Amino acid sequence: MFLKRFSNVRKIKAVIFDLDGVITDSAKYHFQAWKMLADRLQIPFDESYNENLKGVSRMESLELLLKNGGMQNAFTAEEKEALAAEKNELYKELIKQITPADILPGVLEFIKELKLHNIKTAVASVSKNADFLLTQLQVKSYFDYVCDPAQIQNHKPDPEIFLVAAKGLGVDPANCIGIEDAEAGIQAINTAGMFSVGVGSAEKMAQAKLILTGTDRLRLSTIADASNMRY
Ligand code: B16
Ligand code: MG
Repeated sequence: MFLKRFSNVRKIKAVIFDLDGVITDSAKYHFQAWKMLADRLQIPFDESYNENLKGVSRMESLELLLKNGGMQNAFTAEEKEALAAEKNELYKELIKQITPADILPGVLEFIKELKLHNIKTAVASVSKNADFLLTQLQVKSYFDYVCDPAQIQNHKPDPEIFLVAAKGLGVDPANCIGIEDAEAGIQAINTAGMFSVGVGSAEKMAQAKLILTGTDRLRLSTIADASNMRY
């Protein structure tokens, strides 16, 4: 009887990580770069408004920024491309300083725990700078699959990138755990039919199935308990 019940419990077979704000705190550099652009355009922009941009694509982020200053219609499509490129150059300059010491606390220990249990790992970041960041952090070899953001048609909160990661790993979404720091990302994980873990404050992570205050709290046993899954 016990064995039968146990066999019905889903197994955790893969963990899919967001990058910005989960593996490293590059989210703060995105904010700094957008802030520099906003200041130049004299658009109000603070950390609280920046929460809306987290996990959102570059061009959608620009639209949100312009909207905050009532400037959505002040630029042509070409000018908007140039503004987004300006922010990206500022961002690229900032992330040059990132080193392996910038991996968030507990992340490597957690990945090692996953490897011990033969659980696969992937990165689901929509950032076109993800490859550069993973190289700077020297963590590429820890992941079985890294999504190519150029191949993603629909950005978070659409589930596409998490579904692509699951497919790339050859794991059913129902056996996957997704970890995110942004509301759009949590929505994407939930819609993908995966168990969502939010890293950050409860207020920002309202839709996450499990909320952890920081990456230092990532433990397989905690996630298994909260998700009613086994490993
Ligand atoms: P880029 P993630 C996202 O990365 C960031 O959260 C978001 O702030 C950024 O606008 C987006 O990538 C695009 O990044 O301009 O570098 O292509 O959270 O999915 O790892
Ligand atoms: Mg993120």
